[in-house]
Amino acid sequence: MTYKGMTIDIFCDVIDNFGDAGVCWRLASIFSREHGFPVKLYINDAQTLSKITSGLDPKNLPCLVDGIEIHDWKDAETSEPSQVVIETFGCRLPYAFEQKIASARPQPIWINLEYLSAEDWVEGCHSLPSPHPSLNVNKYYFFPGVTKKTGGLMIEKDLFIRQKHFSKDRNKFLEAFNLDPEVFTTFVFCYPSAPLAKFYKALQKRGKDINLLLPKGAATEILSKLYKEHPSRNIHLGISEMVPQSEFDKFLWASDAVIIRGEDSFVRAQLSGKPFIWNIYPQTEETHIKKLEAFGERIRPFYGASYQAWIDMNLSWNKSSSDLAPYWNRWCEELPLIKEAALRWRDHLVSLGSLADNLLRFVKSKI
Ligand code: TRH
Repeated sequence: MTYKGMTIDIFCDVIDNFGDAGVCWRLASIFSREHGFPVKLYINDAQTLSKITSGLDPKNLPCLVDGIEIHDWKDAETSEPSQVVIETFGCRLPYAFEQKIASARPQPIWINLEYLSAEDWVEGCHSLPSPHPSLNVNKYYFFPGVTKKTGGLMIEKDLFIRQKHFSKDRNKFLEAFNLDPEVFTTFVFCYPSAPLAKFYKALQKRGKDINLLLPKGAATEILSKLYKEHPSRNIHLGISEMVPQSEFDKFLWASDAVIIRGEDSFVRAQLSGKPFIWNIYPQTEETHIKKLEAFGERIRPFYGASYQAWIDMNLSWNKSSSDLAPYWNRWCEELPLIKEAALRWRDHLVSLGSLADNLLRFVKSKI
């Protein structure tokens, strides 16, 4: 196998929402567009992917979108593996496909791209081989992360140029949603389980003008209902249809602060350099709170004196039991410092290199 002539398979098992498809699509796009590798994406729910891509007809697979071959998951049962096979988030591949990986010579390099976590144990597991329970083949764990001993985060090579370029279009962008660009703007892309009623009350109580830029979805329906039932002159809603992933960053770039969720929008928010509040994906036994705290410990040195305001606000957003208004007020007061810290943190992330580059370097070392 040669590195240059290599092809890549990515497997995407959509569990819920948009993050599984979002991470896989972003990775596939970077491999294809920036590195010129032919990529096949096997997905069990192309309908979900079609909501964040343009030009994909989910009923008409296989098809080619932006140079990426999109296949129904079942096609893998009768396909030959590429030289690099990436399963995402521990999704199990069809057994017939796994057998083909094990018997191919040379054996494909098989990667399990894991969830993003800032917990300490990740560094110890990153890039370790894991023997298949019954076949004679290894797969390698690859962990995205926010430290040098992990795979880093996906960063497109033109990301910051595009962000800079967008600044001249920012006002028009907001005006298209009937929002005054002079008013403090917060993008809100969160789960419907978030403490939205408390948030709305906190905004009302604070009384300062605020734009809420909202993509359509369950959380936006809740906020719209609150607005209808308790109209408030200082709160202005701008509601957008969902946009293709390649346009998503504009919501962040146009905002002064962002509330994001899950994994991919969380990463994009960090890369935007904007102050962010993370609605972490809820898990049982408060596991998500531990993950949020682990992330907090990573950013603490970059936030300095503004850290307490950051973590209190984030905990309060993710623990529905606590009050929100005092934390929101404090967060707003600390924004100048939080803003600087977010930029320092972004610089740190960039210094880790892009996950796609790091992953390809790892692959190369195994050829
Ligand atoms: O949608 P999410 O909550 O996704 C997930 C899933 O729940 C998944 O099961 C879980 O494993 C993961 O989180 C941690 O949030 P996320 O990860 O931010 O994904 C949203 C994607 O949708 C992201 O790629 C951006 C994209 N998107 C668009 O492309 N256009 C839009 O208009 C919007 C609102 C989002």
